[in-house]
Amino acid sequence: MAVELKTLEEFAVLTINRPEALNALNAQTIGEISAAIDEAAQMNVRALIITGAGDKAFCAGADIKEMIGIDLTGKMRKSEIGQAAFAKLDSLRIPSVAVINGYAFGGGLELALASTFRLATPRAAVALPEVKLGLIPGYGGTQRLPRVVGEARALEMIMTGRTVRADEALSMGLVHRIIDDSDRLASAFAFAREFSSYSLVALSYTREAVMRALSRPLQDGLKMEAEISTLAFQSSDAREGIAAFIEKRPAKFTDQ
Ligand code: DAK
Repeated sequence: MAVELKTLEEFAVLTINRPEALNALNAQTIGEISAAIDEAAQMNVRALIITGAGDKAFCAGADIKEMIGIDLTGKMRKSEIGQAAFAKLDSLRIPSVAVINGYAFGGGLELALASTFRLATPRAAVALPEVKLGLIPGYGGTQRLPRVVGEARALEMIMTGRTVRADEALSMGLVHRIIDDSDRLASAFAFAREFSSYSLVALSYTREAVMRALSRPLQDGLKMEAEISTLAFQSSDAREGIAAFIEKRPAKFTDQ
């Protein structure tokens, strides 16, 4: 198996496990990531943590050795399969956290960009270097990177293909935190616990509203926010959260 999925504490942990190829994404790996996301959706966990096996790479991108000899239809199909697999993270009810433990190049960075949050170890190095191969990103990079860091920075990263180190990635908002290398999963769990006790209803409506913000004018977005926040208000967890505040006790959310 190129991908491992297990439950650790209250989290699902997906590990891309091809360290001999720096966890590059061949067709089998993409298929297994897609299946693992489906499986995580059925687990009773508070977040999905995604990382790479070994100390060198989160994921070095699409498997370059597998690119030889694919025809145009095959390339289009490959792109659609990769995009669809990563897009599953958008509709996953639990938030996802990419733990970038080394190289996240090409499709590897695109997987991290599709995650709700990105944490980087000090040795992390990220890039969309497809231009160096005469390519452009095909797993969502041209669409998600500008949404995260803005058009100017995205164009510069994609057109130069340059490598961005952890501290710069943090300063441009490409990663949310730099975490300790010595026990990266413990650091990721500590980060996830900053939100994981809250209602998944509120968390998933928040993600939906924020994601939709970027694709519509402000006035439409405000209307959409009014609708979604009204839906959240009608949830049992909203009733519980408000009652708990008034009764001066911790809320017990049930994700309903
Ligand atoms: N694919 C296949 N194998 C890879 C690989 C990759 N992306 N990256 C590394 N490897 C393999 C190496 O070939 C080497 O294998 P052996 O030679 O030992 O058999 C092993 O991993 C260790 O790599 P290195 O010896 O190169 O390790 P170094 O520390 O010296 O260098 C590196 C690490 C990350 C700087 C270097 O490996 C590197 O530059 N790797 C390539 C990174 C890259 O360019 N990634 C972007 C791939 S392009 C599309 C769909 C998707 C995409 C585009 C279009 N459509 C369907 C249209 C997306 C494209 C990409 O992601």
